[in-house]
Amino acid sequence: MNIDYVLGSKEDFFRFLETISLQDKVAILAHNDLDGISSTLLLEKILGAKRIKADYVEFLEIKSDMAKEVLVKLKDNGVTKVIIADLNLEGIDYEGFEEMRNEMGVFLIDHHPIGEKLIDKSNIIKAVSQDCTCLIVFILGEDLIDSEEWGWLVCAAIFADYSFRSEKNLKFLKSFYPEVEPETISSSVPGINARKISSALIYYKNDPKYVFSLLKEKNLEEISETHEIIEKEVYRAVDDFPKNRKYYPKKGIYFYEIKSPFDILSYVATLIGGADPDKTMIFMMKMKNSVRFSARSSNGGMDMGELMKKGIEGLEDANGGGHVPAAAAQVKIEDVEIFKKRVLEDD
Ligand SMILES: [Mn+2]
Repeated sequence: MNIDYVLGSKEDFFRFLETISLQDKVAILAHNDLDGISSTLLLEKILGAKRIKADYVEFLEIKSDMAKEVLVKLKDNGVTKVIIADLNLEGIDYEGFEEMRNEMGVFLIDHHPIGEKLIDKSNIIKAVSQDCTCLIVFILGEDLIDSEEWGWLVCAAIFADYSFRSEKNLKFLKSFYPEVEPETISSSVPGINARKISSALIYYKNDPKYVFSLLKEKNLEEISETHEIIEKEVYRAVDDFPKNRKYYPKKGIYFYEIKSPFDILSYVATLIGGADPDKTMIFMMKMKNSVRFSARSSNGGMDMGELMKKGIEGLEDANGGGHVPAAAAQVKIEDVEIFKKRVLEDD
């Protein structure tokens, strides 16, 4: 099994770990989704094998000034070394990222496209989009992580991030679950595990660390309980989708607004999008102070990351981007119509 590195190498990572001394305070920052959280769990295993303790762990929501914001906390906690997982921090908050690099030792592991402003490419591993971060970390630590114990989690992350669409990653997944085929993957064991964990992350939206602790204990029972509650909400949206979606023929995009007390946006997008990979779909959900969008187009021939970027261009307090088959965006309530018009109608 190999990772398709775009930037950096396994050697770079272990060289960085060698610079960590007993005096250092180590932090892991990761995306607050399944890929980010499972990457953190496996990073802790690698660090543990090297007798390094992660003193500070934080799961972050994508926000335009996220690096600057978390840097304050890192400094308050005396952190001197940071490993960042599954966040293209250099793309989202370039200035904050560089400030962080000036203040402390930083190593970034990610599979989102490289930030356009990035100049100093040291201490960064970037893989192709299809190699999810958890898989990168698992392969980095293949001699240090117990694959019998944690293979299930990597496979769940592979499902959640669509990484099984690459032939080599599907083969990797099949080495744990020989019966899995792409057509039936969402009802396979790794598919169901991923959906359960994603449900728990929705249910405990403000406490991803709690879900992290459940995963560490492999407490899938409690995770399953939250899944039932979230699943009900999700299927309500799935049933309603064919009735209330709107079709935009110019670009061939289906648009649908999700209404729920839980933040099921990306869950519903992944489920409906995954069931119909030839269609391009954009889902919207109103939050407290903003509106979020989730876009899916596996075989639709449109780049969702670029489309989301186009939609938010020049809008205040907006952010957006992602991968070709799956991307997301967030705008202020007053900018919704501008965003929708750009994404759904404009050339
Ligand atoms: Mn990811």
